[in-house]
Amino acid sequence: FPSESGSPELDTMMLIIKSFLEHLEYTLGKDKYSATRHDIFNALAYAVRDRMVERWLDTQQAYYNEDPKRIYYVSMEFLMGKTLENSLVNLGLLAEFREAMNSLGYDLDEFIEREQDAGLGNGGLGRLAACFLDSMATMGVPGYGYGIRYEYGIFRQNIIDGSQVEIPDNWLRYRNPWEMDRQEHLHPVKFYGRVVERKDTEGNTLFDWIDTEDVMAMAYDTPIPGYGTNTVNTMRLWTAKSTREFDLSFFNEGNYIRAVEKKMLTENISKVLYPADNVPEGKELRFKQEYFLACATVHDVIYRFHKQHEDLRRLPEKAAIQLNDTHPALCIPEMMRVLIDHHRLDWETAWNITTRTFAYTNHTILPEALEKWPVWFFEHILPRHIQIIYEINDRFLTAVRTRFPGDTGKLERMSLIEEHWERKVRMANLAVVGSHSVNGVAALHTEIIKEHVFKDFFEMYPERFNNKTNGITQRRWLKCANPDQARLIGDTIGNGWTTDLYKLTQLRPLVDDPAFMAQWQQVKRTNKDKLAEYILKHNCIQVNADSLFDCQVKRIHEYKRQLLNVLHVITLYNRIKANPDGDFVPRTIIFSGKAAPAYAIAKLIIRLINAVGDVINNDSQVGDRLKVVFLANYSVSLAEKIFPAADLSEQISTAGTEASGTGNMKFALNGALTIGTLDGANIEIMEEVGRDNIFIFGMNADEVEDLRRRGYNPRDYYSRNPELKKVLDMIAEGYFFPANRDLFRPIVDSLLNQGDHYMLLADYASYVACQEEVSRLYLDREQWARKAILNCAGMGKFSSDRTIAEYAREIWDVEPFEVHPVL
Ligand code: DL6
Repeated sequence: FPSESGSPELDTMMLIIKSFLEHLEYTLGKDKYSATRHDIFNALAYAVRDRMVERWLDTQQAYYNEDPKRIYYVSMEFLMGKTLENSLVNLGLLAEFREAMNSLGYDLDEFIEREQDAGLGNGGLGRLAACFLDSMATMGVPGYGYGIRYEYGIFRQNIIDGSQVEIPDNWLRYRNPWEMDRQEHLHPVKFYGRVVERKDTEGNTLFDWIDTEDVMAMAYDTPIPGYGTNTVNTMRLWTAKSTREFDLSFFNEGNYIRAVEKKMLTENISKVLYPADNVPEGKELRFKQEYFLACATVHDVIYRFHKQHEDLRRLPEKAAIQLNDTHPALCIPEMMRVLIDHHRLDWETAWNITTRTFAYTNHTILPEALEKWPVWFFEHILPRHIQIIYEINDRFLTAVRTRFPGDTGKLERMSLIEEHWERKVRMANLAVVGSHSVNGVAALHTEIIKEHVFKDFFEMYPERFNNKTNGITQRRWLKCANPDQARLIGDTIGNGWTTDLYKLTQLRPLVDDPAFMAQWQQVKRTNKDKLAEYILKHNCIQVNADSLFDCQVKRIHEYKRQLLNVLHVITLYNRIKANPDGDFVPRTIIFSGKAAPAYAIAKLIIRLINAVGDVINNDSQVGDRLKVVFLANYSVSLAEKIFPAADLSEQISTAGTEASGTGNMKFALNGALTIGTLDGANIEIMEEVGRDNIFIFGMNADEVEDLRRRGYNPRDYYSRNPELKKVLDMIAEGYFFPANRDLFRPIVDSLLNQGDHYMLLADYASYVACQEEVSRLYLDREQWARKAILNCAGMGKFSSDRTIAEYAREIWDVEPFEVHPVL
């Protein structure tokens, strides 16, 4: 817009103010007397969205005109967190909006904080999808995120009397100003019914899926702005609506209330995110959600393709569909169904198109986490898809037989159908067979899937397998989350790191610069003070900001071994109690994370952490040398407060169980040192920061496997190590919960009597010894800061920009696309 005041800054500010006031008045119907804080937030968000919309339309127009290959990232989860600040940073308008709001008497930070998190995900997998969207937009990859617009995201966690209590996350209550509903983008999704065969005039068999119950998928679009570019991509989330026919037929029956109930039931599909992480929920509703996403997305992809192309054989040139784990793998039979039943392509052609379009990312090695759906679900709910899956399987097993004659074991293992007492479709096998690329998310993980989980498939299709080590977006996880550290880095080496994280290597020589070092330490201290204030406010625990902030924040899961951390905490406690006047390096041990509501032992671990905290925090002999804090309701926003304040990052999963981890990257980027096992991406972090700058302990993945093979007896460790024995006895005997001494017995049982599946006891001694090294180093604050800086400096590889560049080059075959502003 032409300058009116002669000062472009002033013009921008005036425009922002005008836009904000107009939204307050005309969009929300409020004035300064009637506006609530939510209204102010919404008016502000609309004003920000306005600044994105022009670029959004330009981007979509440019995609249409130039017709680059589109990338579809299909995921049941997008853990976006808050949007306001990130959008302002990406648009380069943070200072302008701050000033504009200031001039109206508002503090922008209040509204940044007030925004509700969009918590449409459980953990790593969903947050990775969100980081990828940011990177695709920033790097000019013509990308779309496709998911479900859950009305309720991940539950809010309250801690009441030490226990997790789940509260529904009604995140849309005050509206979501970032999304736009697209009433015109409606796709029917069929369920149930039956398949009838008939012949066409040429004698070909056709399949009609009839007598179905249909639900409409309606699109909501959210703009995804790139950082410092004109590209604004789209995240399209589907919501379930009942069909008009449905409404008519049911309402005509005359039973109004019954009709309304039925309508609500069909719309339940997009109601709630399933809150289990790394374990599938075998529920019919979840199955329907997965198909709902798959069906709506495949139709949309084809619809967009058909706007510019006729011949579906060109689809793989114009579209790549990345499956975020197997949750959207029903896209594969759905694509086959559409190509064959709707577009009348022959099987071979349809299969060729499908396999060249799809790629699959595996995110877990835990065998119990691999999805399998009962065949009867398919027969009942998706009868046409099970026919297609059988046909895929028949052809595939024929190929296996030809390649490995006589190997019946292979046939059994590779079949898409598990033939036990309840027949099931193995979704991972379907995803591997139906894709041209299968990737793991860290080097070790990829090796494990090649050698174990998908060994037979790797032998058959070695060229399909590849690794894409995860990454995180530095815009959110450093620039927004830790503005002081970001500024210090920017003032010292410039701001190139925001789009090229390898630039952080320039920090390495600064470890010898006392002035930089002092500033670095000051930044960390300020961040720790802020977190200490948060802890005081929310947990009523006064922590010493000078103590070592030792953090383990992630989902609560046995394989992640929060319990091992607790064993160490109790060990420290016992040492202090045994030597009350001794010198101890003060520690504040911070836990945060949600447990799946049905995961009893994980919930009991939360209970134990809080019980141990109660005893230790109230023991005057301990004082502020040891505090244990459980921060409730771990979320993207809370993570943004914890990472910048951390000294030590706990990444202590049993080697060979954590596919990658991404919290490990966020901590190191924010200048925390890692204590970890040789698991997931920890190994690559060690390679990047140097073995001297990370604390590694415990068995590696081969040793874990070897010990399992030889026979692991946790009791050997228990009886040989008196400190460990004492800790376990205290838990078992109710030391931390005298009111119910048996409360925590199941935890000790899981270790001593049920095999200690994740081998905590085997790694205990090495962990405790390693923690002693940590404490020793912490005494030398300069050495500690040196290593912290070197950690940050080594994080270049872990930008999701690098990860996306690799997907783009090696899987999607897509070039960056520059969007020019339309004048
Ligand atoms: O790849 C993202 C993230 C990894 O960093 C974690 O290591 C892994 O546990 C997580 N996997 C899941 C699996 N859920 N399912 N299925 O969340 O993915």
